[in-house]
Amino acid sequence: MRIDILTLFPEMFAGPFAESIVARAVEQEIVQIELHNLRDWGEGKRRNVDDAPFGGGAGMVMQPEPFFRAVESIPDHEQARTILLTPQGRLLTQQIVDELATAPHLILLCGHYEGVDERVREHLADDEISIGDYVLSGGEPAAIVLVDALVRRLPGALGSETSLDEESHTGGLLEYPQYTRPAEFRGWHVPDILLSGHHKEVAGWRRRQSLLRTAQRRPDLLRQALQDGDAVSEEDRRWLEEELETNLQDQPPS
Ligand code: 6GU
Repeated sequence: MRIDILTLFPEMFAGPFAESIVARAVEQEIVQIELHNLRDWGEGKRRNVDDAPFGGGAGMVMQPEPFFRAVESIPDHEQARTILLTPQGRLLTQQIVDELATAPHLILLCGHYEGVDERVREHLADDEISIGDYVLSGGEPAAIVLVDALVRRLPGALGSETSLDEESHTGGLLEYPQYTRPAEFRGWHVPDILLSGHHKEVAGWRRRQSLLRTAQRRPDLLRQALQDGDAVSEEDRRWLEEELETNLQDQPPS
C-alpha cells in the first residue's frame, strides 16, 4: 500500500512513524508513506496557504490551490482514494479501517486552522473521516491514528498473524483480560483457570469474559454483534442471557 499525506506540519509524523509496527512495515516495504508539505505548493513569494474567510469571522481558512496542486503532483493520483481528515467526517471504526486497508493507494488531506475551503471537500476528497467526537487542532493526529490502524491490518505487518483475530473490536467484541508473570502481584492473583493448562476451559473463560465486558462497557457494540449474527453464537447468547439475569438479581433493590 502507498499512503501520501498532505500537511502543513510534516514533522508531526516523524516520531510516530519511526517506531514499532509502522516503522517495521515501512522497512519491509509493506507500506510506502510519503509526506508532502502543503507550504511547498503555496502561492506567491510567501507561499501562502491560508486566508481570511469570505463573509467574515475569526481565524484563517486553508486555500484550495495547495491541496489540488499537491495531489496533482502525486503519481497515479487519479487511481488513489483521497480522504479528508475532518471532525465532520464519518466516524472511524474497525470496519472502515479494514475496508480502507484493501485500497492500494490512499491520499490523506490534513486540514488545520479554522478549516479547509469547502471546494477541497466537494471536488478533491472522495471520503471524509473523523476519529471521534472531539476537536483536534488539525487533521495530523487523526492521520497518524488512521495510518497506524491501517498498517497493522496489512498482510505481514504484525509478527504473529494470529494476534489479529482476538483483538478488541475484531469480531465486534472487546478483548478478554490478559495476565502475565508473576502469578501473584502485591497480593492480587491471576485467575486460577489461566494457570490450569486446560486450553479448552481457558478458551471458554476468555470468551465469556469478552462477552461480559462488552455487555458491561459497550452495550452498543454488543447489540451490534448480536444483530450481525455470526459474531455471537447461540451458546454465547444463552450464557450471556443467563449471566445478565443472575447479575441483575444480585443487585440490591433500589
Ligand atoms: Cl480528523 N480533525 C480534527 N481537526 N479534529 C478531529 C478529527 C479530525 N477527528 C476528531 N476530531
